[in-house]
Amino acid sequence: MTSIKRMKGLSLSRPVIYGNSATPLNGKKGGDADHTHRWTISVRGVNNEDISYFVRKVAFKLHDTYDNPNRVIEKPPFEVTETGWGEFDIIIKIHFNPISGEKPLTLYHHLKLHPYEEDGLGNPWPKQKPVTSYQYDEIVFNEPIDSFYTILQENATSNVPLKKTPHHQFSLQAEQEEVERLDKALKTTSQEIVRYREKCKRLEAELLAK
Ligand code: SLL
Repeated sequence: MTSIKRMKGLSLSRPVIYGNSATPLNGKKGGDADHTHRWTISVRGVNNEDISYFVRKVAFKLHDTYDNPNRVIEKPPFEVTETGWGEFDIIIKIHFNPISGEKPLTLYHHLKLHPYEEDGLGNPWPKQKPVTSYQYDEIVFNEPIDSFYTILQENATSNVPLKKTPHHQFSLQAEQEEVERLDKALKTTSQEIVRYREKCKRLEAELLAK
């Protein structure tokens, strides 16, 4: 029996982007008459790079209203394109290279067809602009098996770019901006809490004085 050697104390990670884009069919023939959108759900590398050295296959579990809702994609691009009329949760099961001995990883994605607003100011979404909903995640392999570790080492991954570009939703700049937005929100919330506490005190004092 061959013994499995794990790389003690080491962990490696690989970034992935998963989610969907959707465009309205606008009455164009797409599938059934009641279908309103064409959409694509995918799991991919940060720069669309090939992730098949560590991903063996991806199973997408669609809503039961679809024929054959279990779609197993055995080679890249790991994606499914469909048409439909409604939003629902998709279960994404990533199966890793069998050499890795890793258990499959399950992710959940809410298929988004309908936009909110263009810019947070209430302006409507441009009609033909695709709606997108993507998540960035890093898959961590803790103490990987040595042969899998070698494969990961041999296939260096690119990371998110420094700056935002129209093609890269995820970047260090976007992350930094989000951190700043969260800091600002925290500050505003703390100030509001102080304000409401004072108001409560004032009202209590007023009540007692009556
Ligand atoms: C809803 N809870 O009611 C959701 C379910 C299901 C969407 C959405 C099926 C397409 C077909 C389709 O679009 N299902 O008929 O093949 O909004």
